[in-house]
Parts: sequence; structure tokens; C-alpha cells
Amino acid sequence: MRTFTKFKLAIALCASIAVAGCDDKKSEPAIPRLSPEIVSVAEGSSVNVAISGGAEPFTVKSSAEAKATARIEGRAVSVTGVAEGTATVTVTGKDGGAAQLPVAVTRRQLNSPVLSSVAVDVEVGGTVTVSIVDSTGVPEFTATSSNSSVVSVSLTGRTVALTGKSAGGATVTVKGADNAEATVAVTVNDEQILFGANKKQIGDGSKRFFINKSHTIAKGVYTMVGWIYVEDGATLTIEPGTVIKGTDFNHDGRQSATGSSLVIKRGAKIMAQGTASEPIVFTSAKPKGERQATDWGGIIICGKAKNNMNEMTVEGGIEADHGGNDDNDNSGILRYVRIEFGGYPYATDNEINGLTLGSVGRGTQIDHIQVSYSGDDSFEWFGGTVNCKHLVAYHGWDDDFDTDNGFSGKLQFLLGVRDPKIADQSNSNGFESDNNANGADQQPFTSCIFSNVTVIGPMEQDPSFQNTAGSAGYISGYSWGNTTGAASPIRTGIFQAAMQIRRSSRLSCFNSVFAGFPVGIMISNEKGTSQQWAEQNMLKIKNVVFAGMGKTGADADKKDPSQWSGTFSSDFFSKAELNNRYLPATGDLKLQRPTSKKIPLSFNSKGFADDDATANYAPATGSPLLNAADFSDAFLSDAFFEKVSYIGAFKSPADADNWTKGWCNWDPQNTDY
Ligand SMILES: [Ca+2]
Ligand SMILES: [Ca+2]
Ligand SMILES: [Ca+2]
Ligand SMILES: [Ca+2]
Repeated sequence: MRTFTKFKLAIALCASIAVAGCDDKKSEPAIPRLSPEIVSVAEGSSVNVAISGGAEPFTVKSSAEAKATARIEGRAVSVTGVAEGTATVTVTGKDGGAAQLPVAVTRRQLNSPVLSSVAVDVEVGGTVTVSIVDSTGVPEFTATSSNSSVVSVSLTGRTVALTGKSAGGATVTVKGADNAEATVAVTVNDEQILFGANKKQIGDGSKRFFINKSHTIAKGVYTMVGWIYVEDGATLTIEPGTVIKGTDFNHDGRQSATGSSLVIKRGAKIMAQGTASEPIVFTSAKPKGERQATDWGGIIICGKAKNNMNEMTVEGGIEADHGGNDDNDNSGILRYVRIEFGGYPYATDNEINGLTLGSVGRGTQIDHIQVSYSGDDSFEWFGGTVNCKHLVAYHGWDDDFDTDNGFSGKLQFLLGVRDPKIADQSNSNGFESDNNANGADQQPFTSCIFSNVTVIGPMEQDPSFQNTAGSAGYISGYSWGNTTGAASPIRTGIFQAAMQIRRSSRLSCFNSVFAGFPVGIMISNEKGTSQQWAEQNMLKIKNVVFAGMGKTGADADKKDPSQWSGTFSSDFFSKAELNNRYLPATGDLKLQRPTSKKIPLSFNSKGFADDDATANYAPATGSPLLNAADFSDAFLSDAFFEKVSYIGAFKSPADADNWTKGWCNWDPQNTDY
């Protein structure tokens, strides 16, 4: 083998000598051949050129090292671009035979810098960061401030840190290596909203703290102290991935300076745009394992849209009014936001909900919001026109979705999941809906329209469920403080209806599924005329599936289950033209895994039942919810409603169809924040 190889080499050598002109007495130098014969290379990049022919070893030299350099290794030349321009690389063999390689160096191909914000607000002494979101370029950027006595800049990789020096405005310019620029307008205001050594406390510790100018809260972990009011004209921006921990109420004092809520007043805006991978989280300031509903207040947004009381004051002791005539009002954006362990019953019938929306207009964008372990309703709307998509009410104390005072928004893809051990003294429902407290026919009517709702009630999540509360009852609220003592802000009660529609409300619901409540639907005429609206087709319940209810319907709006009587509601639900269905058991829905609790209920050392993160409320193969949607009703004609094929909030158990994936948290009690 070896001999054969040497023989071949000798033949080849002889042939090459012949080509070079072996006949001449004085041998001509062998000219190396280059492939490719000409190169174009970008700044900072290299290309390889192969040498054939010529006499080894070779040397290389660039005519302009400031433009391109060259290196030789055997028969390979590596040419590296240094700066835009041209150079000639000469490859010379041992015998002096040389070849020239023209090199063109092109400008480095960088994406022009794109910044995560084009305008930010910062307080004097505060720092906000802006990211260079260009994703493929080499991170060679410069950042300069148009006025460094107002804003100073420091650049680390792709993060531009902007520090307010004095009140005023400055433009910060970020330049890429290709000289393309992006700018961010920075407003520095002399109002301070962040306190503490590391500026990680929102509010100065006063019970009431007012934000009059626009601010950006940079990504980070903060505590919130006091009732934080964002005043008319100001915008509070919160960066994705931010965690804000509400400090607790003093349960005995009920008005403690250490309680906290975020209040967006009329004319103010909140810009809280999280992402599926970086949601914005409002949660309890307590350590894991000790968190409870009522640990702090909640988020309250007040707008200028109509309600049926003209001007209303927010419930829960918050000094803020809402209501007006601008149904298109814009209170900002709330997207991919979680609100955990808030909700606070300030006084009976006067509570702070997880998310309170007072007369919020349809210019506001609200989607992908999870409210968990709220001490009152998870979501409550008082008037307003805002449309909402992708809402989750998880293990709330009172009602999941409560609508009052003329709310007329459209809502699609909502999930409510009850904890069987948690219900409120006022009786807990999936939906609660009033036109107003006394049932008067005041306009605008509560006429919100829901489609694709899934609400999982308590009954079939635990086979040993009993709808009893109090000292010997099943519904204990776990060890969440003293839920029965005189000083307790929170009391346990029982579960009532999947939908309680009363006091002249005209709520409508389509293409939805509700399971496991003592009563399916309760259209009450105790006060007002909701039953009349149902008969006149102004309150529509169509293409809705009930499963595993104690009873389909009851009319009496009473706390005592023995008085849940009457046939109007069940007769209405069963009207053939409405195409509603009643299934005996939750299992008949063929949902993937419709219980949020580990069964039998297992408790940790604090007495909290363990949540089951494997729950999945989507229809599995063969579910009667599949291909069962109907969007032909005129109430659903608006383009807001996605005309999907399925009943309920989910299409299938697959991750791709699970819009809660990534940003929802099913076990906030045990999360390190
Ligand atoms: Ca409430
Ligand atoms: Ca309520
Ligand atoms: Ca209510
Ligand atoms: Ca209630």
C-alpha cells in the first residue's frame, strides 16, 4: 500500500515538472494558482483561499494590513477583513513564483440597532435600562447622551443604562458599528417614587402616595407600600419581568399605612406589557408558604367611560372616582400580568378585588391576566366598555368574574378555577352580575358578552366536597388567619351558582362550559327585571354546557341553599332554541385533567392543600365541546370574537393550544420571588 502511494507521487511530480517546463536549463519559478482568485470579505470575518501548484512553503503579504490581513498554513491562506476598502495579498512560493489575490473588504453586516423603548421616564437619581434588541449583529455599539448633565449613559453589551441626573430631557443615541442609529427620548423628572437604599420600594411609606409625573419602573423586584395613586396625566410604565410585592394590610386596623394597592386614576395610564416568558407579577411580600389572600390590596384602574351611576367612587376605601362619557377612553395596557394574594374586604359590600376595572374604556388593552388567591372577587368591572381576552381567575375567595353598573365589554377565552375549600361569606359564584345594587333600570345596562369561558367549580374537584362552612364545615379557607373572629377581614361561606345574574343585568354568554357548582344558573328577580330581559332575548345564554351541577337552575337570590328554589332559570336554560346542554358529571366533558387539587386533598405543614400543576382544562379527544361552537348570533358578530370551533377556553390539551403556558403560575404559594 505504502509503496504504491509513493509510486503514484513520483508519477505526479514528474508530470508537474514537465508542465513547468523541465526542458529549460534554468528552471522558471512555479506560479501558484489560487482558488478563489479574488475574494470579498466582511469586516471582522475571514475567508480561506486554497493554493495549488507553486512551490511550498509559501509566504503571504497584504498590501494594506489596515484593510485586510493574511495568514498561511500549508496550502491554505486565511484572509481576514479589517476595515472597509481593498488590499492585495501576494502569495509567494519558495522558488519566487508569486500570485496576487485582490481582496475587497466590505462593511460589517450589522443590523441597525433597534431599542426596546423609544421614550422612557426616569427620576433624578434613578436608572432605567433600554435593551438593544438587534439580535444578529456583533455587539459593538456606542451610546451617547445629548446632555449628560440631565441623563448619563452606561453601556454594557446590549443594555443601555440611563441615569437621571437633573430634571429635563435628553436624547440618547445608540450607534451600531455600521453607523446606523437609534434614539431614545429620556425625560428626567424631579419627582421621586422609588425609595430605600437600592430604590426598590415603590412609595415613601405613607398610606397614600401620589405619582404626578410619568415614570418607568425598570425590570427588577420591588415592594409596594401604601396606596399608590397614579394621577391624571401621568403614565406608569412597568418593564417586563418585573415583580412587585404588595405589603400587607394590618388586618386589625384595616386601614394600615402598610397596606398597598396600585390605583390608576382617571386620565392616568398604566403600561404594563409583560410577555409570555417575562410576565409582570404583583404578589405578596410574604415568604413562600405564608402567603394568603388579603396580603395586599389589588390593582384598580379608573376610566372615563360610561357607567349607570354617572360618577362612582372605587370600592374598598380607595379615594378615586371613575366614570364619564368617553367610551373609547384609554387607560393603557395590561398584558401578561399576574396578580396574586391581593383582594381585601375593606368593609362588607365594599371590597378591593384582585383587578378592579371602573368605567374603563375600550381604548384600553387587557389580555393575558391571571388573578390568583384574591381575597374578594378575582375580576370586577363597574361600568365601562373595555374588551378583555385570556383571563384566568384561580382559587379566588369570592366571585371569579363580577360585572356591575353597566359594564358592556366583550370577553373571550376566560378560565375560572375554584379551590373547593375557599368560598366567601357572600356566597361564591363563577359569574356574578348586577345592573346596579337596587336593580333599577338605569342605563347603560350591564350587557357584557362572554364567549369561550371555562369555569371549574368545587364539587367534583374533591369527592368529599360538602357545601358547608363555619367551624365544623368543609369550606375552611385552610389556616388563612382567623376567618371567623371579630377582627378577621375575611370570612368563609359557601358556593352558589356558576352564573348568578340579577338586579336587571343583561349579561350574555355563549360557547362556554361550567362544571361543578351547587346551582348552574340563577337568574334572579329578587330585585329588578333580569328574568324579563331573558324572555325578551336581551340576556342570552346560548350554546352553553353545564356538567356536574347540584341543580341546573334556581331563581331565589338567597344565602341559604334551602331557599334556592324556582324554575324560571332552569326552564330558560333548557329552551331548545338556545341549544344549551346539561351533562350529569364533570367527567362527561372529557376534559384532560379538570381538577386543580391533589386528590384526596393533601395538605402541607401550613395547612394549605397542594395544588396540582398537571391540571389541564382543555377538551381531550371525544369531548362534546369539540366542533360545537356557534357564532351565528348577532351578539357575536363583532370582529373582536375569534370564530373558533370549540366550546370553552381551550382548543386541545396540547401545549401549542394552551394559552396559559409559560406565564401563568399554578403554585404561587411555593414560588421564590
Ligand atoms: Ca367585589
Ligand atoms: Ca362579588
Ligand atoms: Ca358585584
Ligand atoms: Ca359573592
